[in-house]
Amino acid sequence: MASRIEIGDSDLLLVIDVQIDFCPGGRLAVPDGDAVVPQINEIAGRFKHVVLTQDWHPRDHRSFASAHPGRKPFETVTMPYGPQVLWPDHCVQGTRGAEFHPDLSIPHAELVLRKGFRREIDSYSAFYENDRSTRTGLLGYLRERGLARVFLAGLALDYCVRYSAEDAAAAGFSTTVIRDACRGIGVGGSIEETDRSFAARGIASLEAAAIRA
Ligand code: VGL
Ligand code: ZN
Repeated sequence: MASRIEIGDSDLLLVIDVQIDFCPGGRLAVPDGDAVVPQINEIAGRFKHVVLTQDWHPRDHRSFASAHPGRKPFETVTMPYGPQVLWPDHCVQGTRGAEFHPDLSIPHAELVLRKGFRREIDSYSAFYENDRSTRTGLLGYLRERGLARVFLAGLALDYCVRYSAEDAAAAGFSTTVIRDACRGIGVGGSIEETDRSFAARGIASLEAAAIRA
C-alpha cells in the first residue's frame, strides 16, 4: 500500500491555473487538462489552506503570438528579460476562457491570486514574474500566514506548476508536486526537463492517493 502523508495546519495546496482556456476546447488546451478537476476537488478537501492562481492577461499581452507580427504560437522570441515562448491568445481578463473550470469546487479556498496582468511581462510562477524579479506577493502571504509546506497541482505541469514549484523550493518551503493532479503542454522536451529539474532541486512528487482520506 502506498504510504500516506499527514496534512496539517501549516500545509498549503496551491492550485495552478485550472481555467477553461487550459482545458480541452480552450484556447491553449493542455492535453487531458480537465482530468485534474475531480482529482483536485478531492484532495483539496484534505487541506485546511488552499490558494488558487488565475492566469489573467490583458488582450494585447506581449506573450501572445498575435502581438508579434509574423510570429506563430509556440515559437520563442527574446523579450527584454530573456527568451519567451509565444502563446495563442488565452485567459484574457473578463472572458469566459479565463474563468475557472466550472466543475472546480473548492469553496474553502482562501485566496485567488491573479498573475500575468502586466502587458510587458509574462508570469508563469505564482511567486515571480518571468523577469524573475517582479514579485506577486505570494511569498509574503505564505510567510505571514505561517505556512511551511507547499503542495502543488494543476496546469500546466511544465510551465506554471514547474516555475511555481521551483520558486517555492528556492524560498525554503518544503515543496511537493501532486503529479497525477497535473497535466503538461509539452513544447520541445519541456516535460522531461521539468522532471529533471524537480529531481535536481529536491522537489518531491507524490500521487494524489497518498493524501486522500
Ligand atoms: C501557462 C503558458 C502560458 C500555464 C500560462 O498556466 O502553465 N502556460 N500561460
Ligand atoms: Zn498565460
